[in-house]
Amino acid sequence: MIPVRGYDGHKVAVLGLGRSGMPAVAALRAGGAEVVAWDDGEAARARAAAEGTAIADLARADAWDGIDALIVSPGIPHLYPEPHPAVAAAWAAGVAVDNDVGLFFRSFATPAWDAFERVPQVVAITGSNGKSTTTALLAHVLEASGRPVQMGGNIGRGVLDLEPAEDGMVVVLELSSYQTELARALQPDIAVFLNLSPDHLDRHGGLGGYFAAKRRLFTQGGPSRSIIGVDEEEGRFLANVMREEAGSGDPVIEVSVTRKLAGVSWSVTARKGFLAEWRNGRQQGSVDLRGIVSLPGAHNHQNACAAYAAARSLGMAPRVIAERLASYPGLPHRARTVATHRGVRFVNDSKATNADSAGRALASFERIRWIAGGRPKGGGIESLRPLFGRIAKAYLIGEAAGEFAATLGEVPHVVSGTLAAAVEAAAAEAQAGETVLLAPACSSFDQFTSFEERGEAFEALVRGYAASVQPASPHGSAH
Ligand code: UMA
Ligand code: ADP
Repeated sequence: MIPVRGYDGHKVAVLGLGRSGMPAVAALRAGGAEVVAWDDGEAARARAAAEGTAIADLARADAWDGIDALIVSPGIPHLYPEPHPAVAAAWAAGVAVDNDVGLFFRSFATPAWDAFERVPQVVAITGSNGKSTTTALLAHVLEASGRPVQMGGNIGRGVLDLEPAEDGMVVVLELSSYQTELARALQPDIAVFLNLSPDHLDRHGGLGGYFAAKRRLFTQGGPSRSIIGVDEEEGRFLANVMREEAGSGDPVIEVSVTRKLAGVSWSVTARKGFLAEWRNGRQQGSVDLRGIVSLPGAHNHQNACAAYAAARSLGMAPRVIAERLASYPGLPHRARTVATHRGVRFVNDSKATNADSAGRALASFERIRWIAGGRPKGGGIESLRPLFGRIAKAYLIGEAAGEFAATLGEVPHVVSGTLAAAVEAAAAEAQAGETVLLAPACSSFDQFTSFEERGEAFEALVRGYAASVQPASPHGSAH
C-alpha cells in the first residue's frame, strides 16, 4: 500500500468502497488521516464498518464539518449524467474533490528516493480500447528489463493498493477516462494514448467531454514522453499539442496501424503484421507480429506498437522487446477461444463493451453467431453495419436488445433476453465452421456486476453445453 502524503492529522471523506475506495481508506489512514466513508450499497458499508471504517452519509450537508477533501470512486458520477449527492454536498461545503489517482501522484515519490540509484518511473496508459492489453503487455515486456515492475489502476488493482516504489521500479498504470477526469494530480513520466472511439458518453456529456477527460493525462502533468496513436483526428491533434508543449528533444512517439508516418521524427507503425520503428529517418527496429497468437488483429498490433514504444522509451533493446511480445500470455475475456465443439468455436470477448471493440471481434471471424447486448452506451451498433454480412444470426440480450434488433433489421436475429438463453440457442443452431462469439458492445451492469462475471457466466454455459453434447464414449467428437 502507498501511504497518502499531505493529509496527516486531517479528516478526509471517501465515497465508494470497492476496489478503488477500500485501498484509499487504508492508504489515507496509513498516512495519518482520519477517514469517514460512504457507499450507497449496504453490504459495502457493512464490510467497511467491520474493518473499523467510520461511516457517515456524505449527502447530508452537516456531514462536512472539518473535512478537507472528498475522494470519489471512478464508477460514481461526479458531474454527468448528474453529480452524486455527496459530490454536490462537497462542492456546497467548499471541499476539494479528488480521486485515488490524484492521491497516488501526490504520494508516490518519497524522501526515500534520494538514496535510489535509478528514479522510479510511472507509465500511464489511456485510450478507448486496448488499455488493459497494452498495460499487461508492457508489464510483461518490462519483466525482461531488469527493473522491478508493478501494474495497477483500471486493470483491477486500485492504485493506492500498489507497493511503495523500490529503486528503479517502473509502475504501469491503466487509467480510464473516469480516473483521468477527476484526478487533481496526474504526473506520469510516460503517457500513452491508444485511440478514441465513443464510450462512456453519458458520464462525460458527449464525445468532446470524453476526449477532454483523456487529454488531461497529457496536458495536466506534462509527461516527458507521449506515445500517441494517430489513427484518429483526436490523436493527431494531441500529438501536435504535445510536440509544441515540450519543445526540444523527442517528446512524442507516434503510433499507427493504418499508414507509414513519413516526416515524423519518431514513430512505431505496424502494417500487414510487421512492426517498424523509425527515428530521424532511420529504421531502429522491426518485429514480425504475425505469429503471436495472443495478439491477433490490427487492433492488437496497435497495442503492441504502444507497448514497444514505451519499452523503447525506458531503454530496452528492440530484440529483447520482440522476444517478450512473442511470449505474452494474453488476458482473460479478450477474444479468448473457450472451446471448439463439433467444429463450432466459442469465443469469449466479454470485454468488448462498446461498438468499436465488438467490431474488432466481428472482423476477426467469418461466420458468426453473435451474442450482443447488455446496458447500451450510446451510439448503438450502426457503425458495425459493414460487418453485418459476417453475422449468421445475432442473439440479443439485456436492455439493448430492442435497439440492436431495430438496427439489425433484415440481418437474422432473435431477442434471447438472457445470456443463458442466447448461448443455448446459438449453440443449438451453429453449424460446423461457425463461431459463437460473445462480444456484447455493451456494459454488463444490467444483468451482471462486471464484464468478468459475464465472461465467466458465458464460459460456464459453454462448459455446460459441452458436457450435454459429450457422447458417452471417451472417443467422442468433442475436442
Ligand atoms: N457506488 C455508490 N454509488 C454509486 C455507484 C457506486 O456508492 O452511485 C459504490 C458501489 O456500491 C461500490 C463502489 O461504489 O461499492 C464501486 O465503485 P466503482 O464502481 O468505482 O468500482 P471499484 O470497485 O472501485 O473499481 C474501480 C473501477 N471501476 C469503474 O471505474 C466502474 C475498476 O475498473 C478499477 O479496476 C478499480 O477501480 C481499481 O482502480 C473496472 C471498470 O469497469 C474494470 N472500469 C471501466 C471500464 O474499463 O470500462 C471504466
Ligand atoms: P480496455 O482496457 O481499453 O477496455 P482491453 O485490452 O481490455 O481494453 O480490450 C477491450 C476490448 O477491445 C477487447 O474486446 C479487445 O478485443 C478490443 N481491443 C483491444 N485492443 C484494441 C485496440 N487497440 N483497438 C480497438 N479494440 C481493441
